Amino acid sequence: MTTHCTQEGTIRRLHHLQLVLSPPPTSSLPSSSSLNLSATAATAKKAVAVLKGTSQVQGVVTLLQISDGPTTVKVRITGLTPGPHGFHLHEFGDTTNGCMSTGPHFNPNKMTHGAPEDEIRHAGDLGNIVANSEGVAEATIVDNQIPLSGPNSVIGRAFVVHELKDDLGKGGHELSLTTGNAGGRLACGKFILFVSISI
Ligand SMILES: [Cu+2]
Ligand SMILES: [Zn+2]
Repeated sequence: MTTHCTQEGTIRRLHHLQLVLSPPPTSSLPSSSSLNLSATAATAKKAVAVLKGTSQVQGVVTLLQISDGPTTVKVRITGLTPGPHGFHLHEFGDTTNGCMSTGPHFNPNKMTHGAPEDEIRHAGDLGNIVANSEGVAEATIVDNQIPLSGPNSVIGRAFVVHELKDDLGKGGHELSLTTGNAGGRLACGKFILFVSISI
């Protein structure tokens, strides 16, 4: 929104300048817009997972990646207890035995568990999402380790939201370096590639 308004403001200022400083360079606007078009040619990939479990916890996770850039994760989960809940990409998009069959955290680089900003972390470690007093957690996360294509693609894997706070590997518990001691798996869902288009 802010960017959009700023751009509009810039364009308005440009128009104003051209009106004042006549004669206007008539060819300058069309040529700069065609340059912009070719510079933005890219592939946009979008994936969605619907999270469900055995309790009332449910939600939707949407991923968007432009070309080989970072992935933007948008989360909305309801039915949680207020406070932080561990939130990870797990290895398998298999929910035949509930969220247990999604396996461990996605870990293609054979690291130990950590925080999203740590160098040593599972690719699937996205830290915590925080539910408000109504039990709703909403977040937008930008991450570099969960692409929508290639060998480490998230497609066919699953997101899991946990009962407890992820200690980000620093809790000193025997599970800290594998799961962040985040407790039970409340809800999970497999990622499906929703759309992949060239823009
Ligand atoms: Cu997990
Ligand atoms: Zn982990």
